[in-house]
Amino acid sequence: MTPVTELAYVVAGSEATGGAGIQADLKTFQALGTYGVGTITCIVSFDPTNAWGHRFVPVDPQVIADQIEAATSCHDLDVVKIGMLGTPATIDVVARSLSAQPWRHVVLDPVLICKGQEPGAALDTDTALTAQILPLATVVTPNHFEALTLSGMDAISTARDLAEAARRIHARLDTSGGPRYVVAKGGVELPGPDAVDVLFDGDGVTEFRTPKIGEERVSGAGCTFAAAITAELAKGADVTDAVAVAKRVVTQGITDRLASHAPFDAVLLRAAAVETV
Ligand code: PXL
Repeated sequence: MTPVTELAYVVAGSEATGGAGIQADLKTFQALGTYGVGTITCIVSFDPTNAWGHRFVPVDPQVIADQIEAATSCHDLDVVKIGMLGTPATIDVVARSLSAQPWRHVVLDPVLICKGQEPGAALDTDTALTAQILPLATVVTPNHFEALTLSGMDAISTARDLAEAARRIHARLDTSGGPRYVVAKGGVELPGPDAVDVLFDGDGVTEFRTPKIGEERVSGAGCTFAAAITAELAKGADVTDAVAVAKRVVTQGITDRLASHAPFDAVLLRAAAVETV
């Protein structure tokens, strides 16, 4: 067995059912053979007595700063995934803490809202994320809703629209430190038979396409996708290869999904299946 030497770091929220958030991130890191390190920004506990609505508790900003200090002092981390942050105060402390050292890659899953939350809640987070976190990101992975919000487009109905959204979001990134990448994900929201993702690297567009597996959203797909990109980057892959692996891993995880008492199935990564993707 190859010893694990690559470390993958995630700053994200806990999602108590285990399907999404930092639980999904750390499982993905493990499945892809990296050593996972995690910092918790908030705690989401869906409410089974209220239609699985969204209960959200932010972690105290000082406690977030302490966790980042512990993780980055203990390990030489150079690749980080940022997942759900949730409040402007959290965004502020994460931006300040991460700016204390250089990063080879910062993979931003720009989580604006999650299932059960009102779209209105996205506005504050969008503004703070755009101002403070987007400039740190080397790879951004918006879903359909986030691509609409961050690009300012009225509709995204085709793969061509998705590519246009990726271009517009790319224009908002700080490219002074090297190439930056946007992976816009169509998911089940993009009409058509395929699950389409597009990667824009500032120059050209690469399209990733697989047949959709059903028309229902699966919990943890976005988290797993960005975490898999992060793990592959930690292992030294380039961004295009990392996205290709992540697409295969998440497609397998959606196929193998876990049913539960909640309305959404969750991505399930089986070690044996991931090894062969
Ligand atoms: O899937 C987005 C997401 C990310 N992070 C946390 C979540 C969710 C959605 O439920 O709860 C913590």
